[in-house]
Amino acid sequence: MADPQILIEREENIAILRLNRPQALNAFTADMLVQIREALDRLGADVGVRAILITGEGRGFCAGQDLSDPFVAPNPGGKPKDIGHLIDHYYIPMALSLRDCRVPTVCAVNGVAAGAGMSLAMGCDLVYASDAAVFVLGFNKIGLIPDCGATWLLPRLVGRAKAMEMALLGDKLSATDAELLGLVARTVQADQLFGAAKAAALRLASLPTRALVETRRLFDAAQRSEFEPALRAESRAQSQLGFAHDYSEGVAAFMQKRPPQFDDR
Ligand code: T3D
Repeated sequence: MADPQILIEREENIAILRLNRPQALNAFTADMLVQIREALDRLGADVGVRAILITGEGRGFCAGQDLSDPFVAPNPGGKPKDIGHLIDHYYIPMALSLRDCRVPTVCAVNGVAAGAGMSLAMGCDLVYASDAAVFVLGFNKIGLIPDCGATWLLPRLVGRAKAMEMALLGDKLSATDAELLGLVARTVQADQLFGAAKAAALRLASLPTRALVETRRLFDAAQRSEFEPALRAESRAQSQLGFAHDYSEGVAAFMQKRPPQFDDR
């Protein structure tokens, strides 16, 4: 039987999702995109899971679309395929499941993140990179535009000038430069990456999940909003969260000088 294209483990109250095609630097197949989306939806709905950590097996994180996948490889005779179908039915659902995930997500970028693999990393809430990681869009080299959310995410993270340089010239960015530019939150020595990312996921898992997920949603919504609508959106979210148990628990724990036990999902 073929190796599973993703691996899922549970540790305490976090789930670890590993991209598992190391022979192709974990390049995405259509099947794999479905498996990732289904895993994000299933784990996000599981009340026992309070954070998801995504990483890659082997020396790469993810080389983007597998260019030999029958979904994209030209038909015999060179007749091209409609890759818009792949984007609409596989990439967009996966990108939305990630961005709307009901728990915080952490990405441990253990090696090269290319094409849509870079988009996957950028779509996570916390991105930690190994000092051996490199980031490259690479779409320009195959005549495509950055996708899977990269046109939205990258300029917001690093600014238009650097995003344009990365997209048009397609040069590789080191993890150190990625941290300086704000593409990743932290660069960690390769042998300490998984431990650091897991510790971050466990910390997130101990915090009030709904408030964290609302924070992500409001940060994203505020990008498209004027100042006053952003203030009003904050007020509506705060009002909802104020009715939740995690708020009473957080305040009670503060007053009683004890650690809080958050359990809303
Ligand atoms: O149709 C569509 O494409 C629509 C979808 C768009 C979404 C996208 O993500 S498009 C972007 C697709 N990705 C790329 O263009 C990246 C292609 N890969 C590379 O440029 C390089 O492999 C890397 C910069 C990522 C890493 O370089 P390096 O030197 O560290 O490794 P390598 O030797 O090139 O690759 C190692 C193996 O992985 C190699 O296989 P082999 O020779 O050992 O059997 C290579 O063929 C394989 N591999 C790497 N990337 C892909 C791949 N196989 C299939 N698809 C890949 N994307």
